[in-house]
Amino acid sequence: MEESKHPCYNADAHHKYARMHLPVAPQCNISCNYCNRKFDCVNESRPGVTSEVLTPELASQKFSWVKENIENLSVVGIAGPGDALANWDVTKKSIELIQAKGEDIIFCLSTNGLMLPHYAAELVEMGIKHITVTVNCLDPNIGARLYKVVNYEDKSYTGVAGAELMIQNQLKGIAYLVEHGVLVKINIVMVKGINDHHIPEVVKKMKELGVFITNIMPLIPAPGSAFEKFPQTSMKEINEMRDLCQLEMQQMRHCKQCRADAVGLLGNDRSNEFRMTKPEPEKSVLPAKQIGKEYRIAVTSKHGKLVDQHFGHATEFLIYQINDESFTLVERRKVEQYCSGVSECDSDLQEGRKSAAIQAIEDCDAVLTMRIGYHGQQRLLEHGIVSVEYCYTVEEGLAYAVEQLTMKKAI
Ligand code: CLF
Ligand code: SF4
Repeated sequence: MEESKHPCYNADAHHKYARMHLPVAPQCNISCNYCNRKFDCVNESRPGVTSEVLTPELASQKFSWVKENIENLSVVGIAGPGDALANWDVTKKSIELIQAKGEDIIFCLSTNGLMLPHYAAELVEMGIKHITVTVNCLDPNIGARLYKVVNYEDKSYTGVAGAELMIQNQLKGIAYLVEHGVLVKINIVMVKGINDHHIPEVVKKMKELGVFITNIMPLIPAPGSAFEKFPQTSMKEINEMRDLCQLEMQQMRHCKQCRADAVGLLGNDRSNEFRMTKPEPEKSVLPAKQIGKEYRIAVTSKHGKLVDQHFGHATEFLIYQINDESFTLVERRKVEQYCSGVSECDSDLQEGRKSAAIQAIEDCDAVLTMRIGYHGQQRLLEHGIVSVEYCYTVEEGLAYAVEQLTMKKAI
């Protein structure tokens, strides 16, 4: 059974088997109210630094590079940074180039589902057996509050008409895929006050359609999106909803909302080690002397070279002093890791450690980290600390953070 080696479809496999995403799909054909297109597709990822975008040829080269170095790589997925099917030509070509290598690998793809009626048959013919569709609602009145614009066959639809079209195409596409033996996973973004009460109905319908598993995910409001001021759905609320829906069908509980260029085990992103392109120099390598400001920045890093650690996983902060001339590592501050998994999420223990971590860097202007949750960002902001998410070297991340701080001061 292929799904036994798929880390997302099988919770038991996610500590053992790795996946890689090919970030070949930058465009999207809809506009979700929780999305800011500067970031990866929020239907699969959490808002953060946008992934690199690759051509099919580069994606194929990257696959070989990763395959050689990660022996338990079992899945190649296409999950943005926009929508896989809104970029069908490059998505298809990328898969074909890798299929031609004849490796033992599972292909996987994630989509908003709008174009499924057009491409489902081809996907089946290509032998794709794992497809994720994000279905947030069945009711167009709810959809009208989630989708700003739906672009379909050279026309733009808004409001109920756009949502109706989305839902109709999603349901048609899912039914076709299931009938043709594809294991369909459904992502549902839970937005409090909009679709939360409706999720059990969505899950029930998905069960009727024969989907394999549903994955209820928290809304993490992307800065700059229409929902930017919406509260992030807490993991407690998500888990309660999953418990309720588990009575209906199997629920995914180990999703990491990973990047469109994620590489490695779900819990250990190694995308930093496998970059085909460097971040734009003008964005990331800004000599400090041009900035003319002094800052203190706390960095989370596993070995001090890369910004490759989540804020909640940090056991120490590297404290950098930035002045007109240079970045200087002035101190290392030990803290207790406050996030070690969902079981401790929202617990008093976690809260105490989180407060201690924030206190430890209270004198800093910013924290430079690979990932940080919405609540963590808000808590830091209360102390005047800006969160900067980044995914490359510490040095370039510091330059990027300084640029962000300078921009904020200028606003
Ligand atoms: Fe990627 Fe998605 Fe395939 Fe997995 S991710 S396209 S099904 S190979 Fe997995 Fe990442 Fe959660 Fe997605 S943990 S965001 S569910
Ligand atoms: Fe953004 Fe929605 Fe498109 Fe994903 S599907 S990229 S969340 S607009």
